[in-house]
Amino acid sequence: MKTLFSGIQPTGNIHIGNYLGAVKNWVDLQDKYACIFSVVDYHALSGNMKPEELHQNIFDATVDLLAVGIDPKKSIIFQQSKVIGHTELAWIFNCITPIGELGRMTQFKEKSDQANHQGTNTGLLMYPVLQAADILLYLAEAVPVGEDQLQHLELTRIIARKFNNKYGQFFPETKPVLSPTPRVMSLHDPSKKMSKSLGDRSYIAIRDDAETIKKKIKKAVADDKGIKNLLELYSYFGTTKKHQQMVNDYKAGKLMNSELKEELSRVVIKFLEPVQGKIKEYEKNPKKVYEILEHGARDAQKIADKNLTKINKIVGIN
Ligand code: AQP
Repeated sequence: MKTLFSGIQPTGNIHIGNYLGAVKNWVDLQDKYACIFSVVDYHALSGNMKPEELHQNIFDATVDLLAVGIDPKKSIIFQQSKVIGHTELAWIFNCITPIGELGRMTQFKEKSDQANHQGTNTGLLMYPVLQAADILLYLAEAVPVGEDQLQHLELTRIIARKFNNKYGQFFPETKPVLSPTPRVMSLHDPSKKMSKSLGDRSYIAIRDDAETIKKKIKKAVADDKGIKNLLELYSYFGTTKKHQQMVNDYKAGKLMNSELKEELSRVVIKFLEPVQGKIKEYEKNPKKVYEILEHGARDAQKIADKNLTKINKIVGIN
């Protein structure tokens, strides 16, 4: 079985953009690959979270992943900072990555613009190098991500090629795996991707209650792009027949925005009901959640140790 790796930052509740763009694929691919999923807390340190908030978010992100269907019996799920090797390999990669490659990353440009008034930290610049290390530490070949991560994955391939050219073939070619909805757009600004940093009107978190979901969808921008986004969301959560009917009505200029929004709220709430039930169950049993993470870290560490020993030898620091 080929190895698959992907990660999510513990920066708050997982939203339906994360789910449809990446996490749903994680769940679906668990039987086809040897899957390794990480709550990437080192990455989240490049943001501005308070320590107690980060600590809670690590727990919450793990619970969210388990609740949507990541199965610890099939897949490894672990907290990034609990496995030695990610930052070590990132340093080795730093030493072969041209600064110019990092400076041109769209996400770095956007995030450093947002952080402008407080100054940009080096972690934001090095973020994609650590990401390359996360993936290549496990020699992963498949990486299910949303469209916004394609540029970072291209850099992972560049770094692997540079390493292989300098030291001899070792790392595999990494391929992104995209979902049918690789870029879910923001509800209140459909020209941008759904994102936590755009504020909570932008996204539906998988923990949002029914009233919040109704309110957010009701207020969603209903211009051309906005309606297309809502229809796309409906195509996943609703029935094919109803979706087709609404698409036809839309093309004929007959679709009532209120109908689409009410229907979408209904199916999203229905989809999230059992997920939220599972979240409550896991929250009642935090010991179990931490045990799953510890077990996952032990399994990930075994693979990391084996590969890092080889890598250290290849670069001459054994
Ligand atoms: N809108 C989206 N559509 C499709 N996929 C998306 N992803 C994120 N937003 C969308 C994918 O979710 C995975 C985990 O992403 P992350 O942990 O890097 O979180 P993020 O992209 O930083 O999410 P946000 O909400 O945009 O957080 P902030 O605002 O804090 O930066 C990735 O595979 C990503 O592609």
